[in-house]
Amino acid sequence: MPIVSADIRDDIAVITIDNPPVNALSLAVRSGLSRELALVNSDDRVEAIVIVCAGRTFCAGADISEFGKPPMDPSLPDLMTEMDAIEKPLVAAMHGTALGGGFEVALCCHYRVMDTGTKVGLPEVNLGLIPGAGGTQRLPRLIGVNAALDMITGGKPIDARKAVELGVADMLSADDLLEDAIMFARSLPPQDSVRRVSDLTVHADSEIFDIYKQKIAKRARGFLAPFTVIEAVKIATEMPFEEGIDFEREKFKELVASPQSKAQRHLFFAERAAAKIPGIDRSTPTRAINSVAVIGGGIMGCGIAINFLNVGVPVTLLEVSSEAADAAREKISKIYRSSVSKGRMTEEELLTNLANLSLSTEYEELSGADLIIEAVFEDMDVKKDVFAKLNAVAKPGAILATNTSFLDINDIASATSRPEDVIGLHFFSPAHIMPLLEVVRTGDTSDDVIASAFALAKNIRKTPVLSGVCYGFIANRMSSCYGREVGLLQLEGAGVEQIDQVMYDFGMPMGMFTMLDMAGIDIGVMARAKLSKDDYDERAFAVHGALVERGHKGQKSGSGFYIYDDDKTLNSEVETIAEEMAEKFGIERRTVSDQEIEERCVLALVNEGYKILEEGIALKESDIDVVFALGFGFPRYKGGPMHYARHLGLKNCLKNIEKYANTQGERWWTPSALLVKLAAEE
Ligand code: 3H9
Repeated sequence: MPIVSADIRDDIAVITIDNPPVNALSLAVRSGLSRELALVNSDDRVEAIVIVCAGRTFCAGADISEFGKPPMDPSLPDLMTEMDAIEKPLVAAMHGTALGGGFEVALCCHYRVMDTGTKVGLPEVNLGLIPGAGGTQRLPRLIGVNAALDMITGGKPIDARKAVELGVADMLSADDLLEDAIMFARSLPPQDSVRRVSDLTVHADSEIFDIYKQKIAKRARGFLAPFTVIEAVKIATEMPFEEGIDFEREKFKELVASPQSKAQRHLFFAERAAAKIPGIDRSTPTRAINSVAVIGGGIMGCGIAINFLNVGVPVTLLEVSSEAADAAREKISKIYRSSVSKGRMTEEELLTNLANLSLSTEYEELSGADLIIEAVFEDMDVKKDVFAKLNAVAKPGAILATNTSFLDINDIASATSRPEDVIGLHFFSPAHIMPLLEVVRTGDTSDDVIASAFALAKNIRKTPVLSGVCYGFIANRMSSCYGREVGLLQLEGAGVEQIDQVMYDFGMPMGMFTMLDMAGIDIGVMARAKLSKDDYDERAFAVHGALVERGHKGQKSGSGFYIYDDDKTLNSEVETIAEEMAEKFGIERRTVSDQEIEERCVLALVNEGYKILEEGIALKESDIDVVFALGFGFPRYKGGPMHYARHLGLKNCLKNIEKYANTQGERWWTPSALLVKLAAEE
């Protein structure tokens, strides 16, 4: 079957696109569509044309893998121009996810018939782009400026019901999509059968666009594409269609070549590549997970439980006492009630989800669970005790997971007689929201347990990344290095607000001190108390310890590095403590430049990232990028620390790491051997 084929059914031509897996508009699709459209357009038998896709979806967009390569004709915009010249009614028969260029093809049709499960959208901003095949000019003409701005700057698809409400869909099909679309085409009144969106006009006051820029200023901070979308939509209200298309085209080309789009496209493929693990594929069996138990009803345990309740998997949550169990249920109810009040879930969904939650204080009651996730206090003895008990009660074949953030899972698994069933499932806080799941395999974890962990991640809509065992795995091991540099920079003379501001401006969601205050400074202090001084730099965390001693534990105590009254202000004690600690450790204080702060924070991540890679803890560079982008909010438009290192140039990174090895000492700044090798090859 050719990728694009036409079939004449009496008076209707049906053009079918069949380009698995997602009918991306590759060169073969574009040229096939162009050819078949020209043929049926000149065929006298044909009164109307229906475009439909085979497989799981209408076109999901331009072929992203073609971006950055030399353009090949016909381009998608050229194809749209050809479509706009067609004199016969064009009907798109849509199902699945019609996204980006796919949705733009549909917008170039005169009518759209959608299967009830269809989703449509222009997600180009997620790739650092604006729609490049007329989307910024046609969509506002069809649905108005505000709705179009919401859809294009937000990048989130809408469902078929909303598409009807907005006037994007002309008919919904609950049955046979193609038959319904053909019937619809036949029913068109002759005088209104050709209805080009490009012939419509749209008006808006120019201040709407300034207001919209302010509206998205916070969520789109640092990104170029959403603001370019606003410019392009504004042009749609001011200029003839063709000039708007020229503007869109120019901006699209600029963005495709920009470092931002390259970084965001890198993450798109990196997130999908993370699920590809050598030796594990579709043929690897997975274990069914129809019931889950969570041990520990703290914030983490409750967040983990919510993930499963949300997808209809019953959860038993184990606590030490009935009071603690009641408190856990209350925490979960509170999170759900807040979702209901924000309109994110219905009262009915809340009740259904809570009905799937059981609380228990008896290990025996976990014996039926397919997956048991331990989320208790971060202490090896406590965790081993939990796993020994689980070993006694869990049914054969149950997956035994730990949510530890740092500890040696081989050691935890040694408390059981079935280490092959033990795995790390490291959630990020808040666990019901953060999209990353670090899946940690020990030396013994069996392949089917890893495959099951990846399958369950997909079920609860998380992106999984595989890590080996080391202190802190990929995420926290790297983050500790970033934290270390922040602490040392502070002793050397950089201010708390200065450091936070530099990294916020770099694109992080918040500075490290703000993050520590949010998480609780005491947590790190307690964790380091169990470590040998050889394992971390005690100078870097001395201020943290002193603050906790004085009761400044972060937001929960009303003060940490900052004071939390009505406003957030600097805690004046911090600077005094930093001076004392600098003196204690013989560190000379100086003015530290913003550039040095950014460089040391980022290069500490990069160097550790390459060490993690050379040790085989991470499988691929891009996995590390996914971890940092999804787990810590590393700016997506910089693509993650490893992609950013490539952008800076590995030779350049190495040179600066060596510079800091000279000024800061080799303990933390010895360059990774892999980085040295790759820099030489660059
Ligand atoms: C655009 O259209 C620009 C235009 O405005 C103008 C142009 C001039 N291209 O996600 P999945 C691959 S920009 C190439 O695992 P799901 C994907 O890599 C584009 N490949 O499945 C994966 O490959 P592999 C705007 C693509 O069911 C496989 O398909 N469109 C593309 O979870 C399966 O993908 C978008 O941004 C593509 N466009 O989700 C939509 N899309 O198996 C991007 C997918 O080798 N795509 N692949 O790893 C998506 O959001 C999801 O893939 C989709 C399916 C929701 C469609």
